Amino acid sequence: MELWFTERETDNIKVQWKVNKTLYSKKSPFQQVDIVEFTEFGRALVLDGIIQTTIFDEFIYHEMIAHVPLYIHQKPERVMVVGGGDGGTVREVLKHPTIKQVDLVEIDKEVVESCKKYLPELAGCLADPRVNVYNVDGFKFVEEKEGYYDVIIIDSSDPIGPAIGLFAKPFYQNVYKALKGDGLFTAQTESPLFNSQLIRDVYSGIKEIFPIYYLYTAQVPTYSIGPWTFTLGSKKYKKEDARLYDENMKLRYFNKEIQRSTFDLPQYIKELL
Ligand code: SPD
Repeated sequence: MELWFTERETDNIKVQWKVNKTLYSKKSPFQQVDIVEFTEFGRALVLDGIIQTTIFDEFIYHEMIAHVPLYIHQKPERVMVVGGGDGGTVREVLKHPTIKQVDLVEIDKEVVESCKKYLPELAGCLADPRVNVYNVDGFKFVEEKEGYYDVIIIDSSDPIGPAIGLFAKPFYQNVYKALKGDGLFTAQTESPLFNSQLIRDVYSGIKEIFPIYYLYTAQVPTYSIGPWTFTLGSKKYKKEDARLYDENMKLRYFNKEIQRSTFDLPQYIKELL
């Protein structure tokens, strides 16, 4: 018998994925955590019925959320990743030779443990001695830091459930405080087609806090229909300050051409902002 997983995109759109098997399924104190193997996109982390990452195209999202801010910073040493318990973002951060410390703040221990076991291509990096894993609330963790991080990356799930506070202005104010004087941050900020109001709100909040701010996109087939957005806020460095991509890093999506055109936006997204 064929097994199909259905993801609800909007009230009127559902997308179906053929499943080979379910590898892990557990209700944590925060959410339902599943690891499934899709027929086309391979193993995937699913939280509360929403696909977070798949082996097939995770590199696009994780490279873009990590390398865009890290190349803009002139010497990133201390990085915090909020959410991202699958480890994909941390894996990309560790590719930068200047990195000394990565604090991964993932509220749900179940996410980290299940990914270590079933998605080792992503979570294997969490054994690196430069990485500290904190299973605590990202909002509170950030609130307690001051002038400490070079780069903060907010790799959250959608703005429902445990991640909701990570899309609000008070959180970005704390992110500003937690960064050093030349620090910058990037957050995943959802689909410009289906979450336009959220993007507008997030962008205007960030604009009131950070002197430099940009939105950029990437096409991540796993997420929704159409492009996905990321919003970057910076205290000092501008996009023009970015160090040139080092080809020895041998990334799969990010390259010199993508770096050059990262912040080019289609007209409908410019108008959204
Ligand atoms: N609609 C799902 C969006 C999820 C974005 N973050 C995923 C975390 C992957 N590291």
